Amino acid sequence: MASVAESLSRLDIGGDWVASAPPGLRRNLFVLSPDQVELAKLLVEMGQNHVFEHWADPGVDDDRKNAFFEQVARLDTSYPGGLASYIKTARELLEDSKAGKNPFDGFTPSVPNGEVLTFGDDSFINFEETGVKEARKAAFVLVAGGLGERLGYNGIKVALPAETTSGTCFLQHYIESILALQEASCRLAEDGCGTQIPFVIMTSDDTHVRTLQLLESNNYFGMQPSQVKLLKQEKVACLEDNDARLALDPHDKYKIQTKPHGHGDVHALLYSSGLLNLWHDAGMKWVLFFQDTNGLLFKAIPASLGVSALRQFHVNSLAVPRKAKEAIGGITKLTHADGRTMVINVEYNQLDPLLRATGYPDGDVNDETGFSPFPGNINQLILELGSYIEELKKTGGAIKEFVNPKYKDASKTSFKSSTRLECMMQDYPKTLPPTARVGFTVLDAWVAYAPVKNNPEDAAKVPKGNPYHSATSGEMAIYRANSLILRKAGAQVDDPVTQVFNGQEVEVWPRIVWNPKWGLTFSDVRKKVNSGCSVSQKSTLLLNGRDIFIEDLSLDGALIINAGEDAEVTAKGRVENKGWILESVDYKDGSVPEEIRIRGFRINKVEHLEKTYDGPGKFCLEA
Ligand code: UGB
Repeated sequence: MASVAESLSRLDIGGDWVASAPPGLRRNLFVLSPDQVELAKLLVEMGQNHVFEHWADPGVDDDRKNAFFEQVARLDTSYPGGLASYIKTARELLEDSKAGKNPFDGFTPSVPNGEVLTFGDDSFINFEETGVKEARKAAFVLVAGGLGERLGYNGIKVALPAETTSGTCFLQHYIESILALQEASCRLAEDGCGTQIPFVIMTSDDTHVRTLQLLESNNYFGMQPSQVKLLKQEKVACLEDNDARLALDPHDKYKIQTKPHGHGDVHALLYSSGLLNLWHDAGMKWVLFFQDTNGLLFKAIPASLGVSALRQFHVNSLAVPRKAKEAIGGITKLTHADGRTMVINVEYNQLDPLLRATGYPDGDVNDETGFSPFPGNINQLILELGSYIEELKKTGGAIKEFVNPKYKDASKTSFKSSTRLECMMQDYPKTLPPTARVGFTVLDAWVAYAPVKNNPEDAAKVPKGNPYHSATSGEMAIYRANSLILRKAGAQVDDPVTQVFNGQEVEVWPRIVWNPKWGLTFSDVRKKVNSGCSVSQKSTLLLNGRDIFIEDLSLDGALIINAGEDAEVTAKGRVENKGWILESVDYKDGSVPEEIRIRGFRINKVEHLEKTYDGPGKFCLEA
């Protein structure tokens, strides 16, 4: 009873808002805490009476009512500007959407300024060297809050093996890549620095616990636990109509339905965590953002970071050549009639109509290079920390949102299912001043981009010639990239054969895999391989260790070399055995573990040679 008296005395419960509150709420008002009354007032003032309409009398369902307010409080505090601001923005965006307003109205597209790299040439090597030097001033941020509905995998995506030759999962690969960069960068530093590169992972309720478990049960894959920070994003409220009325959970009328807000949350979370200032004070200069399942990305990171440093980009978007009309956003410079400009990702379905409407009658077409002049966004961003902090001080990390309601019919008055506001991390440059240096770095897709996003069934339906972006193609892309890099370094690597797995036709190259500290940059690889090496198509070569040199080695089978920290190993001669064979499995075969059957093959380890050198010392493997 004390709380009733307290509520009565402290609260403005006789205010106008109470008169317009629904009876269900009014009956319960006197048993609510002061904070709950404030939240109720907020909801009534924002036109959300319907959420209380079915409320039972005091004494019935009180626990559920308390849980409701706890949820409303969370939704209010986790959104920049609070729930009122969310509802207000939603109304504006829903109105624009209903009116069919084009977000790019008044803007003219043109090709922005960027750096196009060719893997392995002198300029690439120069950028890589600079990037490795800069890496000790960088922090890495992985956005891993997405459930990966398109992939349909039951676990978290970062726990999936990037390839099944070594079985290394994405998270381990990312951590080992960051540690390899850290080690290489510190080695170059004059002060023999002991920098630990910070690594942030954005999780969500869907992924948080499992990500933490994966890290803890694997000793953080060799990283110091203090180096890793998990930031959990919250979901946002769903909206049931054009008035932005909050949607109630169909299974629980005391709960607001929620859905993910998108990877754009990462900016507000980083800002509110206070980490950015800590990094700045520690002399850091760069923040690199990346997605959860791209096994090639770190082959592109050193050179791209070098581009950021040498071209002094505040924002550097990594991109790949893009065929006109390919289903991937284009990096575009937009100039408004009023003089405003921005360099931004324009989704592929918007780019073609935008070009046609602004003096390019053919729309999005390939130029003389055979590609669209607008490079394809792969959503890996490098931001310069100082200017990033300045910008976030203004915005609090809020990113321009969008809404994508699925309307029931052309009247656009009702939705097929509830919608919500969403935001994307690549939309960060939208609020930047014209003085900001926003550019991009283009690398060939074979070395930079092979995400695992599509389930086998959908991948098999991808039009011929377009990337599958499946677990099958993601793994094959790693073998292809490593084979091509060894070729560029002088080794003879056999051509691939074409095979079909899970209905997808892929090139099967020799299964060449190394851990990141073996071949962090192209220069590293070149130092460790000579032109007398050859690898046959059926071969598997797995290199675990930094100082392994492959000299005049002829491989026709499977060879695994493990070298400890202080061991230097030179491998030469001819290795021949039955090797490891890829065997088809069907993705529908429930007797095969999910992470294997989604790729459509498993490896039968028939025969191999494995040598382990713990060191210290120099060793020779002469077959
Ligand atoms: N993610 C989160 O962390 N939180 C979320 O709420 C949602 C996602 P998807 P998407 O690479 O081709 C992006 O679902 O959003 C993480 C770009 O927007 O794999 O459809 C999630 O865990 C698009 O422009 O991709 O499309 C994952 O790591 C294009 O570049 C990441 O965000 C496209 O990727 C991406 O989530 C692409």
